[in-house]
Amino acid sequence: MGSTVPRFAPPYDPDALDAAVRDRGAAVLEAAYPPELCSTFLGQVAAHLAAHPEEGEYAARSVLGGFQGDTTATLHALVGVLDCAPELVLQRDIVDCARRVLRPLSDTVLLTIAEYMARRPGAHRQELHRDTFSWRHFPQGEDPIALTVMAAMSDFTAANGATWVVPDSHGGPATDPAPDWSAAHQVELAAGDALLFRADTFHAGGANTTDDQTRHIFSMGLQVGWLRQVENGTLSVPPARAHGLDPELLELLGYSHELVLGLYKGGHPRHALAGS
Ligand SMILES: O=C(O)CCC(=O)C(=O)O
Repeated sequence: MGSTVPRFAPPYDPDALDAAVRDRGAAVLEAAYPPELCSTFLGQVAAHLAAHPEEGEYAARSVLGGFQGDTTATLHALVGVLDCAPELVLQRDIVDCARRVLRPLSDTVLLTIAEYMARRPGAHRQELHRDTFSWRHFPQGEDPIALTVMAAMSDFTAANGATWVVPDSHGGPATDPAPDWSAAHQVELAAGDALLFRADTFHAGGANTTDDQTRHIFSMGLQVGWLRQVENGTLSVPPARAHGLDPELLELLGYSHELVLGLYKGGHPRHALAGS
C-alpha cells in the first residue's frame, strides 16, 4: 500500500502545498471553506433546484450525467446560478496554488467547471479515472495542465463514498490503464475541507453504502488558459449577466485571453461586456 494524500491545516504553507499537488499529485486543504458558506451553498442549491427542477433533470440526461449515473444529482455552471458561487470559486489559497502550479505551461488560468454533485445512498464506486480524459489527445507530461477540486459541503466518510485517490499516479496520458485499487486511498473530509489534485491523478468517487446520507460536493477545475473548458464559461455567464462580477472571476470564466487565444474582435474579451 502506497503513501496517503498530504494534509494541510490553515494557514497553508504555499511551497509545501504546491509541492504536494505538483509532485505527489494531491493534497487536502483542511477548513478551506467556512461552515456557514457550506450551509449557504446547500441552501442555495436546494432553493434553485426547487424553483428550477428542469435544470436537475437536464443535468441527469446530459453527457456528464450519463457517466455519473442516476444515484448522482448535479447542477452545473454554478457561477451563472448561485449567488454564493463566486466566493466558492475564488477560494484564495486554491486559486493562487493553481496559478503557481500551472504557470510553467500558461500565463492565464481558466475555470474548467464549477458544479454541485449529490451522491445519494446506493451510489456505486466509480472506475479510477483521470480528469485529463477530457483532453485525451494532448500528450501529458511532468507539468500539470489542470487541477481538480472536490470540496466537502458535508462530511465525506468511507461509508458515504469519500473520494478515492491514488497518490503519485500523475504524469501519464489519460488513456493509461488505471492502477490497482490496492494503491488507492479513500480521502475522508470534514465539511469545509477541500481535496485538490492534478487532473491527471487517478481518482474515483466511492460507493455510498449508507441508507440515509447524501454526500454533497462542490467540484471545480482550474486549467491552463489555452485549453478548451469542460463548461463553456462565457455561455454559462453571458455578457448580459457578467456585468458587475469580480474581474478575476470574469478572467476565469473566459473573459480573458492567453496571448492571441480567446480574443474578441481582435481585442480583450472584456470589450464584449456592457459598459466596458
Ligand atoms: O465523487 C467523487 O468524490 C469524485 C467524483 C468524480 O471523480 C467524477 O464524477 O468524475
